[in-house]
Amino acid sequence: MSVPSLPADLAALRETAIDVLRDNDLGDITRPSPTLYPHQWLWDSCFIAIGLRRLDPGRAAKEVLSLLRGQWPNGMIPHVIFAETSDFYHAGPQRWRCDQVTTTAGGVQSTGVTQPPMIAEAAVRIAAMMTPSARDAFYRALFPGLLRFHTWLYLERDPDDDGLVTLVHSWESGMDNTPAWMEITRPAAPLGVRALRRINGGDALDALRRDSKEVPPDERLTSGDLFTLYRIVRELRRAHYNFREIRRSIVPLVQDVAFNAILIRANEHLTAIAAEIGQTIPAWLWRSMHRTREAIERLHADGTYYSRDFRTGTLLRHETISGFLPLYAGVVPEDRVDEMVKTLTSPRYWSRFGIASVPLDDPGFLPRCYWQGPVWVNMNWLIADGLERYGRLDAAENLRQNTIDMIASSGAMFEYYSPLDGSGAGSNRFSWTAALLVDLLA
Ligand code: 9WN
Repeated sequence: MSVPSLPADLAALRETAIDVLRDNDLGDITRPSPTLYPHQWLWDSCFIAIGLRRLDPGRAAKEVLSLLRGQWPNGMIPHVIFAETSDFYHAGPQRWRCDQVTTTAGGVQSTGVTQPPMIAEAAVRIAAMMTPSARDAFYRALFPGLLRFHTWLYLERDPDDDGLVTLVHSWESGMDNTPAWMEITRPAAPLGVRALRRINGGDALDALRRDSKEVPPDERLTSGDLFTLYRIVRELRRAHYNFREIRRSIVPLVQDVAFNAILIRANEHLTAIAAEIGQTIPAWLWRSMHRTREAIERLHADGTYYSRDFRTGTLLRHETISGFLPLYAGVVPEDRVDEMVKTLTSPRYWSRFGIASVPLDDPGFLPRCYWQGPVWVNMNWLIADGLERYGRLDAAENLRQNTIDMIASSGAMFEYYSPLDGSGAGSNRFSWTAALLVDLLA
């Protein structure tokens, strides 16, 4: 499907995006990038499907349905489903060894943690492009697994009926080195003592990492932080990926604000899907889902929202882009919205490229370092949606246009961009950038 009204330069950019998606297509899944991420990631596939629906709704539906192949018997949908094609990814199956604790619906290998529950959002967006009968079939194929996933999130990750779902690794948040997470992770699980004894200094540690062969190391996590994240995977493995056991370990536990905001929106969509195909949501789950809407209020302080340490109940008062996701969830009281939008559109966060993942005046801000400052296209997309939801139509439109312009001036589908000059970093053939561009241009 082409977009006839596009000027020639944007039509060419759209073709570049489609080419990236085609190149990263592995059948009914799409890898995030050919060089860095050769497998299927949960939230990547959802953002990818949101773009693919503009090209081929049937293929987009397959992208989402294929996530169910990784579903665990307990309902979890893992953050990575490993494709068999490659083993160069730095946190591959041998790090997780999940086949020792469980099976998956499709007999595929997976990680033992999840990622932001964007599936329901992708599903309703795809369904909007389908004929009534295709839509009905798609919803019926997806709903049972999706319901089991949301059920797992509450049963396993909100065991105290607190209303907020708890994460066990920063990879579950999708924002690996976002400062709030790293601050709680470093002291709780410092790099393994044995490893420190064995390795003499940072250079040796750098030499051991496999994630930064394709990108400059200073645009990624420090080696110390990366090995600390591996250490947590080891702890999770030892706890059999079971929250009751994880709770007794040293693993930091976080009620992540962005994840819970995305869950609130996903719950709404799940409820709408159920109603459309005449299915019901169990009453206890419906109550839990409703409780999340109220509980997120406990994450509010000083005009923004923070993640919270599950073990101590204290807010992790480090401002990041995650604090704006409650706009996307639609849970911000109207009398607070102006102040939040003012902060969002101030130069601390906002530039003609979009929204910085960490405010520019943060001492830890690094413009090209992963989730520690760069602009991410998926965040721009989510927050533009939130602004629109609150009727801030000019800001939403500006954000979308800035995103398109940023990608256009870089000339490639970069993984993330500097908020200072719009230069691209990470992979330059990154699928969700390509897919969301296609969506924004539609
Ligand atoms: C770990 C795939 C994923 C994204 C995450 C991004 C990065 C992985 C990594 O890549 O994380 O899951 O190896 O660093 O942070 O958001 O889903 O694109």
